[in-house]
Amino acid sequence: MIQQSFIENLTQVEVRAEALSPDTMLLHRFLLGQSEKSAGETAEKIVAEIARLTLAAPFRQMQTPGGRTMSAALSNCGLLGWVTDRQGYRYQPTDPDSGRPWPAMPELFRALAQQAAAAAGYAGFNPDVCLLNRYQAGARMSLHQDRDEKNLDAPIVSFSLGLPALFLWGGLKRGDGVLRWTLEHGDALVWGRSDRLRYHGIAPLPSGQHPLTGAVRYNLTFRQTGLPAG
Ligand code: MD6
Ligand code: FE
Repeated sequence: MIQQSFIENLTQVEVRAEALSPDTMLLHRFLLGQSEKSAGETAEKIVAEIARLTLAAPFRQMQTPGGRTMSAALSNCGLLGWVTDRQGYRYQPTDPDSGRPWPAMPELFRALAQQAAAAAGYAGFNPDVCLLNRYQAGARMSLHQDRDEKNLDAPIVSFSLGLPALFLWGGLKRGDGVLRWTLEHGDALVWGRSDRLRYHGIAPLPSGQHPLTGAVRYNLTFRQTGLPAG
């Protein structure tokens, strides 16, 4: 459950917290609303970090176990990274393209992810993985569960930057009905507990231009996997 005091703080800086279900919180503009004066600065820093991180570990389109090419391009930072190829989905400590460890998770990322988790009622979140997704026009993410982590008690924290996207939010079974809402620049989404294994996805990204990111949407998802880091 979200902490009342945090909701009051959020109201003051005009960040709107929306409980989408008991264990899922959408923090509208969380990454923009730290204060009127600095609005946008945090988002600019995050986008600059994405550019720096992906010099070391470039975005790439990975293969699914079924042999399809994912339309979103992926990279990672942190002790582990999520990868997929013909062998399956897994976490590994090295970038399969370079053989090198994934870049370290920036302190800014860790701090913001921890703050968002705490705001949504998940104290003590300590992510070991940040999966970076880049969507260009037409890119999508089909309905999936995030279940490659060992520790399903920890929530997932997701940040959206750049172009808006339609988020698809299903139930615990693939065939359950799907709700749709828009994830906008600066939004943080936190979910866990009874919602942790909900199916979810992203509808094909409409084309557009964003002043900070250009023609793309970035999504960062932070996980605390409970897996050994190599
Ligand atoms: C995306 N997000 O927003 C894809 N998973 O581009 C996810 O797959 C996701 O936003 C788990 C929790 C939050 C998410
Ligand atoms: Fe996911």
